[in-house]
Amino acid sequence: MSRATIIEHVHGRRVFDSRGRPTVEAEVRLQGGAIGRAIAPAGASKGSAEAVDRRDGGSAMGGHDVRGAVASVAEQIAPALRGLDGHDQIAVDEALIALDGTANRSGLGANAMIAVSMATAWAAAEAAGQPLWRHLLGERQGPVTLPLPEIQIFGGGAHAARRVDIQDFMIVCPGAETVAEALDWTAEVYRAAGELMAESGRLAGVADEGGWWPVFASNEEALEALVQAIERAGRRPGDEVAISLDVAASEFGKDGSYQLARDERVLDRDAMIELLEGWLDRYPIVSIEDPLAEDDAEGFLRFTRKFGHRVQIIGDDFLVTDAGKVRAAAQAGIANAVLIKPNQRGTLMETLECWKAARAYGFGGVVSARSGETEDVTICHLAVGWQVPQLKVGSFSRSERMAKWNELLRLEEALGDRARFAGGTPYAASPPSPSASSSSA
Ligand code: 2PG
Ligand code: MG
Repeated sequence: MSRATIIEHVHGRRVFDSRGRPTVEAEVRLQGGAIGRAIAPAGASKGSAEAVDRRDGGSAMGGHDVRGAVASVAEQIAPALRGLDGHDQIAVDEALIALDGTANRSGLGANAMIAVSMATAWAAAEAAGQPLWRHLLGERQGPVTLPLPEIQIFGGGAHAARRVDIQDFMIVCPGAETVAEALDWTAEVYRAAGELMAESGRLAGVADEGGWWPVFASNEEALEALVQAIERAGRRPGDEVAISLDVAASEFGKDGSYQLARDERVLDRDAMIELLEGWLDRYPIVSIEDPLAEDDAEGFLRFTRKFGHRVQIIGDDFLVTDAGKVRAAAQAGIANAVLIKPNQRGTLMETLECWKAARAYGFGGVVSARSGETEDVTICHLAVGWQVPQLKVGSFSRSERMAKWNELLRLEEALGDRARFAGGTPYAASPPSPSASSSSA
């Protein structure tokens, strides 16, 4: 180990996220002078099995303050990591996991852990004189895939006071040839959607992730508006610009029963699947996240059997970036893609393990931001550095979102001739292969 990459100091700082809530920023300084910095994001619609943030509780800041987590960086993490090789991400992450000592990361807090884990990666890249994406990519030569952006046009669910039940009404641009073109098309669709809302007297600001506030009489009306916006923007719905949904069904479904408040209906598992089937038939939907609730493996299985050959089925709350859950789901024939959120686990090492497990089973992958975000752009570098073919960041407004899209433009420019855009439909076209061996992960 080179002395230059030995961790000299870890500093925790209390900063604020896009909801105005405190969050943890970490700075890792190496002996050679390199410094890495990263900020923890925060979810609102969370899976019950995801790693938990450490929050102070009480009345100040609505109980969301993170003074305890920031103190854990100074008092526990900094002394434990001092002297470790910052270049050895696994050693650092294993030290964090051991120090935390809990299964759900409630000891140190997943917010403190992920900030430090990501800051370590930035410091190591800085010490190597490379941007993070290149550092993660390693010695690999040849073309580099840039992820297909998945971008929200209308918010919903827990991100829009449950104005509609479905959480994310998004688009992807499989017909675009570059990230820059996909973002141009998205900008036009986003603008067209805003005009449509204004013309029909429904413009009411934006939801948590910057998508238009969903003033709709039904969940399906949002899908109709999305198709109209794509057409108004001069794009062909389907092959040029397609629809992607995050149903986030755990927010309104439990024990196989789904309460769609906006539609004033309570559906059982099969009726919920039928509702989605109707949408898949009527709208150009190519990807659907958490179509059933996290406790409804049976529903997920039935849904995958019926539609896994024609649509991407992503587990978010259902798989919580957990390599073991991904393997189990793949072996059972459930879902065909995973959402990858570093703070759902707490360390980069485990996040990468999850993506490797997914890849070994032919699953698709989407690196994802959280609804509470900041200017931190680490996830863009993870998507490119780990060659994950899709990136989800929320909408096309608000600077915590645009910081990521703009970073992706920079990465595309930096890659030049090596850049390959993951357009088309990078989805797992075939059902997960039961023969994939977990040892290859
Ligand atoms: C999700 C994310 C992002 P949250 O459910 O996929 O949209 O939301 O960060 O609130 O979990
Ligand atoms: Mg989700």
